[in-house]
Amino acid sequence: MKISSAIYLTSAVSEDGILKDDCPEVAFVGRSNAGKSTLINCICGQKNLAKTSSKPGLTKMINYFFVNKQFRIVDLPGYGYAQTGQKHIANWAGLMEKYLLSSPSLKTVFVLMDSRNTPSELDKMMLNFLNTYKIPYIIIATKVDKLAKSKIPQACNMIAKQLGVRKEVVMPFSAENFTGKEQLLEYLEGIIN
Ligand SMILES: Nc1nc2c(ncn2[C@@H]2O[C@H](COP(=O)(O)OP(=O)(O)OP(=O)(O)O)[C@@H](O)[C@H]2O)c(=O)[nH]1
Ligand SMILES: [Mg+2]
Repeated sequence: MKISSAIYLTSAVSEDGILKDDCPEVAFVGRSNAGKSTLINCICGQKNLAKTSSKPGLTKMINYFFVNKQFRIVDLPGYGYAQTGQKHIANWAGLMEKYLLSSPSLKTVFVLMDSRNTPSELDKMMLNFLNTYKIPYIIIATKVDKLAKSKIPQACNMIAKQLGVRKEVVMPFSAENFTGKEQLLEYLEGIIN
């Protein structure tokens, strides 16, 4: 797939804002700072479509983008940001759960994890949730430009093992040197078409 157009559509801060029409959707979840917004910009070939930050916790809303006039990419707020209070976490979990359970055209969830880190308890809870509700997902090991090339398969295998998934489910990605970009776009094509 080639992404030839991508525009910001709208944001949701509560259940009322969740879009429920029949336009196909893919969503990006993961720990704060994992690289969700950066990946979206990378595959869309735009620098500032989704807002990115070196400070975790930037994306606080559900942000919708309309791509190729055909499907939506959804940038979800990150989890595990240490400085957010209990109230924020409860709001986040509520909104996330509502999004994941009441988006009729959600095709696949991309779960992003920094390839240098061991999956966290929150990552495991996210996978557990997706498994429980039979929501299709794929795992993206991000920022592989930070690893020696020879260590990338090892890092992906470690993530797969920790999460109890087949190693084919973990795809390496870098927004810096575009590792995995073509594969991801191909995968997206398979989901949407
Ligand atoms: N080296 C490298 N840095 C990356 C890559 N992807 C993202 N980053 C950096 O990681 C930081 C966080 O990226 P974001 O895309 O804002 O992360 P996010 O997952 O959207 O974070 P939240 O919105 O807080 O949930 C930024 O400083 C990015 O420049 C990558 O592929 N390689
Ligand atoms: Mg973000």
